[in-house]
Amino acid sequence: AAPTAFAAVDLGATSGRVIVGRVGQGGLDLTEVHRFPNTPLRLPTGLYWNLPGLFQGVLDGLREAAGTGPVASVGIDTWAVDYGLLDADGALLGLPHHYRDDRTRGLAERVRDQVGARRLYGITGLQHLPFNTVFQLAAARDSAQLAAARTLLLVPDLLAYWLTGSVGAEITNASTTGLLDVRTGTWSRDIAAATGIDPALLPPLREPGTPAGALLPHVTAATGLAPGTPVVAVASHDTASAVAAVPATGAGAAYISCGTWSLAGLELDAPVLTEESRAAGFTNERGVDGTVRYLRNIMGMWLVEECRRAWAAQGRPVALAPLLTAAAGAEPLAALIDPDAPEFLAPDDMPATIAAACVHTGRRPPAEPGAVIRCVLDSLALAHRRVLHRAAELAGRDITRVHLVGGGSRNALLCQLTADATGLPVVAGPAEATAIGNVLLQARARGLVGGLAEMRQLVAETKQLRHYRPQGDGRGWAAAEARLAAGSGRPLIS
Ligand code: LFR
Repeated sequence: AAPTAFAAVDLGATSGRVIVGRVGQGGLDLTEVHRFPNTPLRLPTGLYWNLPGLFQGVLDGLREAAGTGPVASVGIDTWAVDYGLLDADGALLGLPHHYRDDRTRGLAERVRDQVGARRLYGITGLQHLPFNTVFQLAAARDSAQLAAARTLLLVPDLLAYWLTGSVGAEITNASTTGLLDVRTGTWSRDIAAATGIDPALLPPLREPGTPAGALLPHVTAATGLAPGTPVVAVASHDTASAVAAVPATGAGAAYISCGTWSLAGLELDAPVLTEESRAAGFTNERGVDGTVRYLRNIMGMWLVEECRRAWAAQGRPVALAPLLTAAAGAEPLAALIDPDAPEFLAPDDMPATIAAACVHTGRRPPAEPGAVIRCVLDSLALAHRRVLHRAAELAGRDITRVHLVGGGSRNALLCQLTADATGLPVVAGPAEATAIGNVLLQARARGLVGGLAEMRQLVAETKQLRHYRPQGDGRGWAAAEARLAAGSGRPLIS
């Protein structure tokens, strides 16, 4: 039989894409048919996603997909935690807030302390991030919008609802809200009650690979897709899709899904809910087939992208390739930052914020753009090192290699530095892991591929991977880590 085509909608923090993936005869082919910018909107009441604009991009992309031939189904993944609210008529109540909006700052800590950090962690298993859905809802507590709300839909579920009219909450993404009981895989009434959130807002959960409705007639008319085309609930959290496509075979693998964020960790069968794990800031998000994504958020390529944005505004050259060449030639481990310090979440001026952080830890701030990028990449590699080593300890696992997937896997310098810092071989690629995971979940729903192991085998067999061997004995990295911790005046990971 000819390969079957699937449309993967993959929205990231800076752009959205529609990809046609063809699966069959042992092959796995991806073609990007549409890409559109995702530009957040700053309004008087905060920072928002332009969701109607993104939906239009989705429709345009689906029309391109239909132009390539028959499409068996559609799947949607996006970043996590953000949501829209529907009123009793099913209409969207305002735009979804952007997770970098600062209205939860301070409040998130208050809610955590009121409910109890251990209790929250013991049930939800989530790393404390100020933007977790539960804290965003706490910030909206007395709003007219929340009073009128009847249904909460996470961003991919909201787009699926606009395509199909059907509501649900896909579980990998639901697990990032702070409202899901990670042990039972059901909404936690306990946490909802403790935080004053009406549990009736939370729609029925869906497992990845199950149906999420069929395209509405006006959608098929607008896109040219066949009437009744199904939407499949894929692993709608982009990180869950990426992890499903990590080409790891056998034990000993850790992963880093590296894009706007670097998500570094392990796939486990059961959550780690210990006090040590909570204190070290590890999250237990749900993966495909009930697996646990045991990882920590690291600030990621956001630091690089925000430097480039600031330099572009100053009229300086910002092409990535020459910046990386300059970074490769810059002095190693000269300046370091803790990428996870809160000031890097949404600064106005990233290069200035990095410089200030270096001064604070007693280092000379990097002057030239190449040195700034080197500081960021060294710092990310060092963060990869401490997070993966700690993950292995806390989960009682041995790590023998690191799979680095996502856009960051194209960055050879980052891959090599990560190998050097962790002392582990790095297998880089595929860069498009998220879209592949999305496509493969749809293919699986059609019976074209088997379980996770078979999906990963197919990725390993069909995608070009690059291998980086660790260089040096790691002593320079250990010393740099100690220096950074001493300069910060607090442990970088506990
Ligand atoms: C990556 C990601 C992370 C999540 C962050 C915010 O794109 O989905 O997993 O913590 O974005 O939603």
